[in-house]
Amino acid sequence: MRDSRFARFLALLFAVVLGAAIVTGCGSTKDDSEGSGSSGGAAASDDGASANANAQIKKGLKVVVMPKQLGNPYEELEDKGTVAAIEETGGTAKIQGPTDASASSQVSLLRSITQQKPDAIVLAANDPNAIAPVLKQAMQRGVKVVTQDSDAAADARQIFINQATTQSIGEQLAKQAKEVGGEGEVAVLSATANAPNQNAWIKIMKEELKKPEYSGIKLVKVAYGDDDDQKSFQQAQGLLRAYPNLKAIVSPTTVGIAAAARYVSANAQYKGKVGITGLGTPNQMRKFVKDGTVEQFALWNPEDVGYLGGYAAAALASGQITGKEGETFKAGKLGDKTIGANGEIVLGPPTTFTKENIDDFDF
Ligand code: RAM
Repeated sequence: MRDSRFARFLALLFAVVLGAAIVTGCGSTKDDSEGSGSSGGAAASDDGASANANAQIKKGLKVVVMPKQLGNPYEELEDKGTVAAIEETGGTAKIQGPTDASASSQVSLLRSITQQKPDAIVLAANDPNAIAPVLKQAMQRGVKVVTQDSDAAADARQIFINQATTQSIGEQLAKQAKEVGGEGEVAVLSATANAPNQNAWIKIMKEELKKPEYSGIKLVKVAYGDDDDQKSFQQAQGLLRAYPNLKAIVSPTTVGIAAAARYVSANAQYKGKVGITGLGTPNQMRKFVKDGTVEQFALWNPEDVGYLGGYAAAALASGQITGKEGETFKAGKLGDKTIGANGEIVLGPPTTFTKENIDDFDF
């Protein structure tokens, strides 16, 4: 009798705990169909704490910098910028990242980093939701969290450094599709299926393509190369085989566009006939612009994105700012910066690269 009441009590307790876990959305890795992840509510500014704009930047800050994955030339440039900014402020920065662009690898790394309790973590997120619980834990322990390049859920970080507005990047991708491919079928070659930044841009691009000026364009497929060079190369090949009338591949990832350009450049049946465009680094794309495979692509300066992220982390960890809209801080050579809505700071518009200007850039 006693035992059965105890068993019922245990069953009830189990149900309550399970229910709470479901409500808090434990381990959700669903696609970020809502956009950059910054749309889901206010940024996690330090409620209660007030910013002291006159506070000095603390010396000796310890900051962990986490890319989407190690070995991606774009992410390396970005992290170089973050390390430079932290060192300028008299702190030390350590780069720690996964070897693949998956959220689960970031989560396990973030767990152990949180135990070490650095002053701040500056990261590019591989999934807006899956890494949110561990980032919230870090913030509860007093670690400041800045996302850059690719955002986490807005309540799981204090500040997001966005390279350009999500809207402007999405619009640019649609425009590129038309300028490079003309009328007809286009495909997107993206990074991972959960990548917060690419998903947000593609969402805007799809909305743009509904406009009358794009009525001649049909988006036939969004493929994912996982920001892995070989997989992206194979996906480009697969797209061209599956859609023989394809006019353009738009790749909003530096890994994808370089792999697609390499494939097309080596195949006479496609070279000069299928346009390759999107977001790339000038140094990786130069040879494909010169050999006529690529007419135009775009990007911002990745090092500046990272540099701004580093200064934002130092200002947060020093109490100069808390992440609230309207707060300002000094970002070294980039000058004064103001935090916008949802804790977002936008760096500036992207540059379009063509054969006319590509040699003016070296990154
Ligand atoms: C890849 C990454 C990065 C993105 C660039 C454009 O390097 O996916 O997050 O911003 O492309």
